[in-house]
Amino acid sequence: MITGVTGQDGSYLSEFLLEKGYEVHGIIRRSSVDFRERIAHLEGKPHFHLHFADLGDSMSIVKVVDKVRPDEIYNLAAQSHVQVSFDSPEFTADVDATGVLRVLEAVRACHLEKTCRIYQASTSELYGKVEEVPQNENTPFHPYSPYAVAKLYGFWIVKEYREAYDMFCCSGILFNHESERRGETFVTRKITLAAARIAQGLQDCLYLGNLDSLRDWGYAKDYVECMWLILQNDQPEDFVIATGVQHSVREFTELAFHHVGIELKFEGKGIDEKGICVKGPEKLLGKTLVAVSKDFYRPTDVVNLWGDPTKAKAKLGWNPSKTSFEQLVKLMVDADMAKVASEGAAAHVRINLAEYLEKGIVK
Ligand code: NAP
Ligand code: G4F
Repeated sequence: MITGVTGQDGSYLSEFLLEKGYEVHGIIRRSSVDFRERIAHLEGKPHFHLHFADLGDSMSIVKVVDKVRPDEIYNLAAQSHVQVSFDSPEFTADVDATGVLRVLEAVRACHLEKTCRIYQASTSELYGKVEEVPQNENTPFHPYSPYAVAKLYGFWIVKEYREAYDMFCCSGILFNHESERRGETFVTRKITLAAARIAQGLQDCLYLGNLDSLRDWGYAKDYVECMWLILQNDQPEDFVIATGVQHSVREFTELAFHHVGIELKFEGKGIDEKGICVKGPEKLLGKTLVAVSKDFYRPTDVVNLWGDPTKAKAKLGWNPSKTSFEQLVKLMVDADMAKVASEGAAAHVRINLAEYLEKGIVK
């Protein structure tokens, strides 16, 4: 059973488990539009089933758990955007903190606590205002956003249920992982979409926040394998999942634009920094293609995430170097170049979204 099945990770995990021969039950919540782009190709497959429930509604979770009686639960559902958690802190706490408790209690209510293994989607945001670099399973937590504070509750309640009730429940402390399916307002996808639009003449400029922020970015498809490996381990344990390689938002931007045939030169500091086109199509030469907007600065920002995946390598046999940073950026750019090109007549919808992004309305 997968909560958050419509999300980036839920879609890849579904594919991974179906290939392994699993019967996959995904949880979806009611929406006014039936738009499940990431799992559309799985709907109708005989071993893929969908159920309505909401992490904010205990009874709905109990009913699905009782009906499905799962051997494994992957709790991926969350309000997962850090910036949005400053705008909707209470909703974020309800889903990302209490929601985890609801899943654990549903398993107990259905008397499955001795047979059902539970994976909790924890996060490197727990390290927040980092106290150690790189970060491993023993690094102290210092959450630095409403999202991270809610996820910290999720981490501790999973640990508590493991110790109090002897349940097989574990947290994967996953560092940022991206893909061509990444939500469009996370920084990597925002950059690759903008690079594709700018290269194809559909957008003038990309506005970003903190270009100095450092992340350990991996490929989502590689990371879902680890979620499964964590539940196949002999003991219930928590693991850091990361590549062990760190890059800045500026580096990601430079490389994404490079892949669409544009070389950028960054000039200026802080809010005045600009990425200027120094090589590329004639009409873009000398133009500012990347600028900084304070709309994308956060009240508190996590700026130095760098994971140490030694334990996952040693105990799970997981390979953190399967997809390099360079491969990740390229595959995301290639997918967005094709997407933007194929939109044709629908491109104006994208242009409107780009304008919203530029004006800082959608963060
Ligand atoms: P995502 O694309 O934002 O997907 C989130 C999923 O949660 C969506 O399916 C969403 O459904 C669902 N959801 C949200 N609120 C819900 C509710 N109240 N009830 C039921 N479902 C709800 O996130 P992701 O990138 O795949 O990440 C998966 C999980 O890993 C999240 O818990 C995230 O916090 C965590 N995480 C992600 C990363 C990363 O870098 N991607 C790193 C560490 C941890 P809708 O489609 O209906 O919105
Ligand atoms: O892409 P981001 O929004 O991801 P963030 O905040 O690291 O959160 C993601 O990864 C976490 C794991 O560490 C997950 F738990 C979480 O669910 C989510 O998947 O921002 C990355 C960095 C930040 O420092 C942000 O300030 O990029 C910086 N940034 C700079 N300009 C921007 C922008 N972020 C966004 N979203 N948009 C910008 O324009």
